[in-house]
Amino acid sequence: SKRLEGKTILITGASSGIGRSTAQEFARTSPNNLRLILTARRIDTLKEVAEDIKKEVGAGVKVLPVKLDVSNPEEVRSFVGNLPEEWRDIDVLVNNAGLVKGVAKAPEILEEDINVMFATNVTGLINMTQAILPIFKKKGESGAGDIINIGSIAGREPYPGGSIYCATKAAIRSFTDALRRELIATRIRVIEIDPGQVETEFSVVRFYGDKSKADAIYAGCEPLTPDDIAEVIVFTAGRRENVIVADTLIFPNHQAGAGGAMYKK
Ligand code: NDP
Ligand code: 8X3
Repeated sequence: SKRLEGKTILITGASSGIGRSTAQEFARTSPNNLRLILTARRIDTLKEVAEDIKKEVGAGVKVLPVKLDVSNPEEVRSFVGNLPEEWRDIDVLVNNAGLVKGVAKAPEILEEDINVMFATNVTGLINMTQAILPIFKKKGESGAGDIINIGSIAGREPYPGGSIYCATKAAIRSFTDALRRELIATRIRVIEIDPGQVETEFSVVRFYGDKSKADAIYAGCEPLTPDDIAEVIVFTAGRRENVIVADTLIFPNHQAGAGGAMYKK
């Protein structure tokens, strides 16, 4: 789309799943003139994603892989200043990095899991937003740019065994709504994308690397693919500047709620 041409797009959690697909989809949609800053903790994987994108769409898309742990406030604070000058004029921030750990009920949830979920999904997203907003505020007459936050059905519908993860996604929803109101006099668009079940590394991370437990989650149903969500994300960024896709909820065909409200064959 012409509307995305010349933009600089920053994606967190671009080494896997929805973030990686979003990078690829932006590149496919605007292959002639685009800059993609791809961030995550696994820098080697990010470099592979960058190479794959260059192979697929060619040199019109410039890709910069950068190691960034969003749960580390110092890394986030120094992030923009450490970018090469020509990469600092960011137009779109996709706050996608996030994770769930475990399925424990309240009495048994590990303190470490509570902390990592909040530090990544909530504080990480807020700190990234604070880091990028000054760039957006300087654009145009009254500020411009897109903040695209990845929430979840889990933020709207809490379920047993997901209390902390659901709370983090509900926190994202509140922060996102407040921010949109705060930025009402600007051209900064605040967008929320809430996926239902998507097959990514999400469940593998949830079960601490146990792939067979992750596979069981998706057995007998047809989850969304990360590309399905990427298409919606890129669609929202490509709308006319006066159009804000403020809120979305995206399910696969047999899902009607969070935490296993799935029709299984
Ligand atoms: P994946 O596990 O496949 O991807 C998660 C990404 O986040 C990875 O690239 C990972 O990279 C990155 N990440 C995790 N922790 C950090 C950190 N501290 N700093 C930087 N990057 C980090 O899962 P999904 O693609 O499914 O998840 C993406 C988002 O979508 C999350 O916010 C998730 O909550 C949300 N979501 C997912 C749903 C699903 O069913 N899959 C449904 C609804 C929402 P690395 O490990 O290299 O740091
Ligand atoms: C992931 C969706 O319902 O598995 O955000 O928690 S759910």
